[in-house]
Amino acid sequence: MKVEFNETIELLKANNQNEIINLMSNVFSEKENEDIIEQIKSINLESVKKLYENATSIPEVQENKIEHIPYTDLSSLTEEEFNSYKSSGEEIIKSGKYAVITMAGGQGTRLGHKGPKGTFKINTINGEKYLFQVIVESLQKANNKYNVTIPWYVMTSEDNNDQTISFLEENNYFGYDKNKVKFFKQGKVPMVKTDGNIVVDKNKLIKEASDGNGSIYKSLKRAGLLEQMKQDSIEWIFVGGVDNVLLRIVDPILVGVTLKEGNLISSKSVVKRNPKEKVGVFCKLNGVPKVIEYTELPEQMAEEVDDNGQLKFGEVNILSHLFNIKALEKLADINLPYHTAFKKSGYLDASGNFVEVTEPNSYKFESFIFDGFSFFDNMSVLRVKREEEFAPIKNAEGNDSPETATNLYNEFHKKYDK
Ligand code: UD2
Repeated sequence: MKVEFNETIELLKANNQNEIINLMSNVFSEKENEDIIEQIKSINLESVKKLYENATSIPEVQENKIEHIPYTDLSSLTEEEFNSYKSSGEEIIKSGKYAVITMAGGQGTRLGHKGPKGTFKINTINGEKYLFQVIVESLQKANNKYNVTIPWYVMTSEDNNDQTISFLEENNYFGYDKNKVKFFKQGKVPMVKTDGNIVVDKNKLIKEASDGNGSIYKSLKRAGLLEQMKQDSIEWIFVGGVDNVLLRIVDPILVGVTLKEGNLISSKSVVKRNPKEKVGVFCKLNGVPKVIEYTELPEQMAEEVDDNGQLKFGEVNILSHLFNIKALEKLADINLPYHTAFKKSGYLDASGNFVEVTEPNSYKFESFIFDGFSFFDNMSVLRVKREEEFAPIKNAEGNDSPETATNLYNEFHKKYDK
């Protein structure tokens, strides 16, 4: 133990972690030191130091390198185009080459819901529905239509994995074949205070937060699920969020458009509501596909309009992505950039007392799934109608709230569930 202790102290010194050194040397018991030493073995302190050093660097988004991204507008397809995309897409689904991944590792802080967001319930015209239940019902509808059982993969986080699995177990997967449901955990990254010290939580361990939905590629591979998909001859994988109650997770048109355009990745867009809408927007940066997140789109660019008075950066990413298995394999070996969020995090002070904070004081590092798009020369973008496919639940009230999402859900199902 003494050797391991000294080695860990040396490692911490080399990475300017004096607060942890102090706690381990003057506050923690032997057992507590054993636990944090064990945890530090799984953390790359060097890369955390680099993340901290870049934490405050503003991502380079210079307007002159940005161009419009071509998209297909679903509502402008001819009947012939629509039918041809539909049949080629249905061919993939019917032949069991299609799978669905739900990214469900987010915390849903803005919603204020305790527990995994998929366990949040809305009250619809078709009765009470958990968000996971809405997803399963879409899958079941497709299974019945195409006479398949679409494999469903759910990405969870360290924090919500057990609760997610037990929730679906308790609800008997809402009738889904549990053998066709696989869970996999995303990665995590330590949080770092503005002074560069890694946050030590009240449990006397380093505080590690989810590393963003961009973690999906490496996490899929690490869980052995890419291999399994290949063995199961899966070729196209839809990836969506957990919080959009109108998400069309089995859409042959999206598959058909992607096949026709010869791309390995595609995604859906809707028209941006207003310059301040908190969504990512599609464009081309240095000639490759790019989504600029709302947290990084300069205000003046968000306000820009084109000659027709439309928002120049108004093609909204609605978290409805499609990947060929080759694209997922390629991205699993790529280190995506990290984005920094400035968050509140309590921490242990020098004497080992837990300090609550009321203002943001720490950096959280996340990679974004759509940063993977920039590793392809092209992608297909299919513009769809907001009222038909985009009803996110992000906030407890106001825009993108349970109320707005439920109304959109009800309007849609009243109109189409004949
Ligand atoms: C997401 C998109 C944004 C826009 C908006 C539309 C990203 C990075 N941003 O912003 O461009 O399309 O949605 O609704 O996709 N998640 C994980 N693990 C994590 C973090 C998130 O699985 O570590 C999941 C989360 O459960 C959700 C999805 O990713 O299903 C989006 O996460 P979010 O709600 O935090 O992203 P948001 O709304 O800031």
